[in-house]
Amino acid sequence: MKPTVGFIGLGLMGTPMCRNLLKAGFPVVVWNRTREKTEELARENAQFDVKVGTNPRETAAKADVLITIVSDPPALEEVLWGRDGAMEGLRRGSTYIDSSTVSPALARKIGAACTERGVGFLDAPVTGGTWGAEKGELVFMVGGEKEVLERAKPALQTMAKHIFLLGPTGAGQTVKLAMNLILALQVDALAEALALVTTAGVPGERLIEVLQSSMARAGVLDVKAPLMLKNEFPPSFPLRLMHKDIALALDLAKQHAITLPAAAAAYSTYDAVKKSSTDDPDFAAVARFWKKS
Ligand code: NA7
Repeated sequence: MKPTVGFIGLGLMGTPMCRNLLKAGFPVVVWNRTREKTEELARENAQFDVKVGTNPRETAAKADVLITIVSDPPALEEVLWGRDGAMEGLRRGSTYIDSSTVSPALARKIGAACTERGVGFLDAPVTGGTWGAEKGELVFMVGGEKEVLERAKPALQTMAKHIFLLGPTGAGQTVKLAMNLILALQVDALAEALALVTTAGVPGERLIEVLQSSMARAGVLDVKAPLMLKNEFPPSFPLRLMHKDIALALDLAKQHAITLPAAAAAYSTYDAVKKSSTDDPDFAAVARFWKKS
């Protein structure tokens, strides 16, 4: 018998992750703030063992392994400690995995609350976007104890390509923030370079061709450059979430008394685009900064 998974957060990432758990045969209890999404998922996957939870507390109480993946720190605090919050429901001996990207400090606060309840906790944010989530090829960056990870692995492996155990609670979030910072800066730099060449009269495609055969070659060229060239930004990793992650990285830097000048500059660019966008674009839409000015 596979353990029952409680799954909270059916956003762009959570929905395909949850589908993969179901496909792998795990019984799943799902809860999402917007209830229609849970009902839709349950309807579409009626051939599997899927139930809709009443609230986060009840969902956690039914779970041997609870997984959450919600937008940001306030959303996670709401799910855990708000009305009928999940923390109250978590059973002694169960495992809780949070895959949202939040601050390492919040991960440690959750870790301490879980220890008090006799629950094993992992901070396990992911990278790979919606594409990786659909294929079950996400990369998990984990903080926590090895034994807890071993217990969680059968469920995680249905969604993962790689699972890295990076240190104690909070280490997963720390590495995730650093990694997203690189992605944010790479995509910002690419948008900046494209603005420069196109304004100077050279087609952007030519720059990309050259970059692909240079030392600057990187995954973002394959995934994000085509969006920038077409000026179309369907959200895979939404700009609003990258904006949140740069802010979290800057906060972390402040706590450790270091400055991140490039991150601070990129934050203002993403912030300007976030404020002027009326849709919910992918973070590659940082390129709009130069279209507007
Ligand atoms: P999405 O697609 O924006 O989904 C966010 C999810 O978080 C979605 O299920 C939301 O529920 C849920 N949410 C947001 N605020 C709340 C509150 N206050 N209470 C409960 N639930 C909430 O994000 P992604 O799936 O792309 O990303 C999720 C995380 O992974 C994020 O940290 C990324 O940085 C990485 P809704 O459906 O809107 O009711």
